Amino acid sequence: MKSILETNLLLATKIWEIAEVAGYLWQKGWAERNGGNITVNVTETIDDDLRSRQAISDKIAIGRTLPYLKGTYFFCKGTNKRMRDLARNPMENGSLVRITDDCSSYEIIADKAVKPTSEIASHLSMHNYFIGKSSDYKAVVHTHPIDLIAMTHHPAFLQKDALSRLLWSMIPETRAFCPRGLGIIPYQLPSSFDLADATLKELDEYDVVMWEKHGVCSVSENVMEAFDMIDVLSKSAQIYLTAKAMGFEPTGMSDLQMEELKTAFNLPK
Ligand code: 2HA
Ligand code: ZN
Repeated sequence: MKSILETNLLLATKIWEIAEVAGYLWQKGWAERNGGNITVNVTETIDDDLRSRQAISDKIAIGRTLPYLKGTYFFCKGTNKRMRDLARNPMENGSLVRITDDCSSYEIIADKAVKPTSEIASHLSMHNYFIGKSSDYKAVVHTHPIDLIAMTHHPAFLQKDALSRLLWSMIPETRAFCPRGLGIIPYQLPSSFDLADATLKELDEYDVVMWEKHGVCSVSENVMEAFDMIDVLSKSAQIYLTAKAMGFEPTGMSDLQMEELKTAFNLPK
């Protein structure tokens, strides 16, 4: 059978965009071994051929029922697969899944039976939340940026919005392009529903959240925007750490400069 990369060009464009971002995550040094995961809601690209396809896996239980996911399809990075491999060969390292009609499990439909990411329950819970509130968000990116994770090892940075304000004040772009700031989620077991639920709660207020001592989770309309928000936050963290390495505390933009930026760019916070 032909790859879906050959049979559905709209879907192929989305998958190659995911592959491009997977390559960036590896190049940034944020994706050691199988670290990180990406899921994208690709339902709008699904054609009659894909809709009528037989599953190539058993039904796999999500562990909870997600009613808004009825009739939806996702491209998911495979569990234990490497971002650097996904970048070159997305359909060997990820797969297309369909949510079953009872909304409590999924099945793989193409290209190969590559089992999705260990964080699928938290990712699907987020997608369910987006559809439930009629949001256009379709992409969830989780990765392990060294600088941002290091900062979560200091209790002062775990206070609500302490890290947001610090990172915003390092360079104007970060506030402009990550305008809802950075939420903080106290440490939870990776892949757990506790982590999923804590993340959902923070998404009311933030598009990017830190999982303490683990990584970052970013959500957006598409995978490139989700990546860009992590990239600007990491840039700010680098500026902060570079100043500290030179032996001084960076002054940061003043409150007045921050307010001026907020007004000029019509920012939400
Ligand atoms: O997929 O990063 O959090 C590997 C991970 C789990
Ligand atoms: Zn992780």
